[in-house]
Amino acid sequence: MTNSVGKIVSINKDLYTVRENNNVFSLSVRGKLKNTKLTVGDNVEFNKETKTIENVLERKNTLERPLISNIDKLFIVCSNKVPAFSTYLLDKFLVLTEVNNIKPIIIITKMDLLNYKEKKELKNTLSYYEKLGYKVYKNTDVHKIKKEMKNNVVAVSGQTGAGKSTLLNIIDKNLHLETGEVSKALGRGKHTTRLVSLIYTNKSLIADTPGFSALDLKLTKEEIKRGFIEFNKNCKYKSCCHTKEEGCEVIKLVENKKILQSRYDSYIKLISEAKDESKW
Ligand SMILES: Nc1nc2c(ncn2[C@@H]2O[C@H](COP(=O)(O)OP(=O)(O)OP(=O)(O)O)[C@@H](O)[C@H]2O)c(=O)[nH]1
Ligand SMILES: [Mg+2]
Ligand SMILES: [Zn+2]
Repeated sequence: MTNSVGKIVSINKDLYTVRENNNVFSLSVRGKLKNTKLTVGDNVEFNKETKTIENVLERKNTLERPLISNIDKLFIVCSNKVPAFSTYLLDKFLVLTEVNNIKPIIIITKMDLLNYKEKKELKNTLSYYEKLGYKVYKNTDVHKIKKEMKNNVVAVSGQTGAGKSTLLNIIDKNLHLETGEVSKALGRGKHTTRLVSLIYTNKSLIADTPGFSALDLKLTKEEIKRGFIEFNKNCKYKSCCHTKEEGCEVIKLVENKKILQSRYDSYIKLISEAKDESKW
C-alpha cells in the first residue's frame, strides 16, 4: 500500500492527529522518525494500515513559540489596553514574519476601550504600518479577516489576554474556545489557551496559540536588519547598520519624523538583544 500525505494538526504526547483532505487519523511515530521532533503543521507521509507516520516532508518555515511549521500567514493580535499596545512587540513579530517568509496580518483588539484622543493616536501609528504595505484590521472586521484566512494555514499570536481566542470564537461560533478574564490586579493576563493545534474552519487551518509575556526571537543582527523593510529600501549603503554611520538616510528620516521613532527604538533594542556577538 502506498503512503498517504497529510498534515499534523495536533500532538498529544505520542499521539499525532493527521488531517488528509476532510479525514483525520490518529497515528503514532515509528523507527527513524522517533528522533525527529515533529511539530504541528508538519506535512507527513503516513500508512493508513499500520497507522504510523513514515516520513516528514521538508518544512518551509518553523516558528518556535508557538512551535508550529509551514505557516502561510501570522495574525499578530495587538490589544490596546490590558495588555497595553506595544509597538516594540509588533515590530518584533514583523521581523519574525519577514525572516521566516510568513505574511503578517495585524489585528487590533479592544478599540472599544479607547477614548477619542487615544483612537486618533493609534490611527496615526497604524497608518504608518499600512503605508509600509502591512494589512491592518480591527477584530470587528470579521469578513475581511475571514477572507485573509481562506485556503491558508494561519497562526494567531500575541500577548496573553490580547483577545486571540475571542477573535476565533467570533469567526466561528461553533468553536467555543476558552477565553479568560485578564487579571486586573497584575494588569497582565494568565494563560487561558495551553496547547497548540490547527483547527479547520472557514476553508482554513488556523492555530490558536497560548500567549506569552516575553518573546525570544533568537535572530542575528543581519536578520533583524532585514526585518525592517523600510530601512533597507531607504538607505543606499548595503552594509550600513543605520546606527551611527555618516550619510545614513535612515537616521535622517528618523530625525525628520518620516520613520516612526518607536520603530527605530525597536530596531536598536532588538539589535542589542540579538543572539550573535558580531560587532557593528
Ligand atoms: N473590551 C474588549 N475586550 C475584549 C476584546 N477582545 C477580547 N476581550 C477580552 O479580553 C480577555 C482575554 O481574551 P482571550 O481571547 O482569552 O485572550 P487570549 O489572547 O486568547 O489569551 P491567552 O489564551 O491567555 O493567550 C477576555 O476577557 C475577553 O473577553 C475586545 O475587542 N474588547
Ligand atoms: Mg487564548
Ligand atoms: Zn543606513
